[in-house]
Amino acid sequence: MEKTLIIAKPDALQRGLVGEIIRRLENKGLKLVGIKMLSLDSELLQEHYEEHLEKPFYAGLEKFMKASPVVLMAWEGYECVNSVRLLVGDTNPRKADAGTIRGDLSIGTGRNLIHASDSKSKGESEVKLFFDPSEIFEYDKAEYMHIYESHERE
Ligand code: IDP
Ligand code: MG
Repeated sequence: MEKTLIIAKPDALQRGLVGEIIRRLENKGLKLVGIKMLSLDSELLQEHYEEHLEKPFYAGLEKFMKASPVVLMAWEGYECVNSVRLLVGDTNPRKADAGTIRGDLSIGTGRNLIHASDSKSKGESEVKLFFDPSEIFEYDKAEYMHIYESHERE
């Protein structure tokens, strides 16, 4: 099933919002398949944010992402990349819909609490970048029959 990478950024950790982020993803019915804490270094950040390296905000973004550890998570679910982007909200929290994580809980674009993969292929590659295969867990979730129709579970 589709996977997506979530990073609870340093501001989420500092503001005590890691649990709130997890709660929202759990409540959706998604399955947590990997979780760990890490201090990100420049090399990993430059690989992860490759598309933004030349942007004016990159230096600030890298500095911020190294300011304290982050919580990395791999989540799984049917078409979960798109679902999670909708739960996360617009990159600019002032434009993010009310009800979304960024819309409800943040204000600054450079302090928007959370990273979420933005395509199915990025979901796969980003999970691989941050997690060893041994850190990703396969297990049955008892409630799945109440969340999915059978064809969506495959
Ligand atoms: P996303 O996180 O919603 O996918 P991206 O455009 O991929 O947004 O940008 C990656 C991250 O870079 C954003 O989450 C945000 O932290 C930061 N960022 C993007 N644009 C700006 C900006 O204009 N000013 C400051 N930080 C920015
Ligand atoms: Mg992005």
